[in-house]
Amino acid sequence: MNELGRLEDLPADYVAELASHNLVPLWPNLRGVMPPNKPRPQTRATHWPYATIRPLLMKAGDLTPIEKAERRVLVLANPGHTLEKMQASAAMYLGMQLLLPGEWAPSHRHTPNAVRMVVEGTGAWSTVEGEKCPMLRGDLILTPTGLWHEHGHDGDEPVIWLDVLDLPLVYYMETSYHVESGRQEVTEGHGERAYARGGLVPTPVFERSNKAYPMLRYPWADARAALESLAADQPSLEAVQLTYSNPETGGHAENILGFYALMLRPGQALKLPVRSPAMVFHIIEGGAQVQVEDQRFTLLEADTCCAPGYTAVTLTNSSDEAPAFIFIADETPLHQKLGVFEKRS
Ligand code: GTQ
Repeated sequence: MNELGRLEDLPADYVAELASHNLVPLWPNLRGVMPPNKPRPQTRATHWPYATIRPLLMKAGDLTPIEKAERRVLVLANPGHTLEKMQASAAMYLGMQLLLPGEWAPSHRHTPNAVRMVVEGTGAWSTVEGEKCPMLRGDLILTPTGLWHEHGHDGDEPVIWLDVLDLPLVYYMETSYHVESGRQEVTEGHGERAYARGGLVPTPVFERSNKAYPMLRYPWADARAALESLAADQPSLEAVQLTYSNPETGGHAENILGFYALMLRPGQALKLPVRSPAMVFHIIEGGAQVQVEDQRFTLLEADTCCAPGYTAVTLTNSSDEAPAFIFIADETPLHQKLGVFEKRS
């Protein structure tokens, strides 16, 4: 490959004159924006132990009333992107949110898509476009782009959940904004009941609902039972994994990020294929070692970590006796839609 000319090789007054006309020479920057063979991700493999986050989040509960926070969230920021950017990867944002008993996080809607993975506590709920979704540990609740959502809490213990948004991407595109409103009116109907059986979908004879997001809550009890049943049915299946999907289209539950539930059998080590999207791992139950190339993290229950795209990742169940259950978020739908999705091994 040719060595390309550097900026220092050019006369300074020429470079200055270019800049004064809003012009930049490409060749000194070409390898930076298109490195050979493989991107150079800014995303660094990073581990956020829950034991570190929890006390700091509870302290935020003491320091900042909900009225002053609107959303009381500590952002899991990837140091490779600089912390101010508040991103876990190029397209993924992660936040750990605390709601205390009696608190209310007011209704709003925004352009970024979000999901919540409930980490601890009972009694909280999210009302999404009129559908009141109870928040139980391990539940996945969607708040897709443009849908009204508010969070409330009728229980008596703190509730904490993990927010996953495509905010960095939507912000980068200069399309990120939010709109406020008063309390929503709760309507009838629960997607997780209407779509309670795989392969069987409600078939309106008279009218189609035509909802872009027919199912908003994916109860953990159902996802866990489906994983157990899949593992029992197919003892030689290597990756016991489910995709959170739209039950009407069979496609991903949301447009930009993909969400999955993975079960590691007792003692199992699972080598994932090297693919272009970055990934986030969050332990719902059990524990696992996450090896990202030469870095190794030991994840306990409720811990979260991320891995950049184009890297080799191996997940190993820490227990020889019990399965481990992992929630995964990645950038697959985005890469597929853009035509940049790659699998290298
Ligand atoms: O709960 O609506 O972590 O709007 C960031 C932005 C959570 C939310 C976040 C949000 C929310």
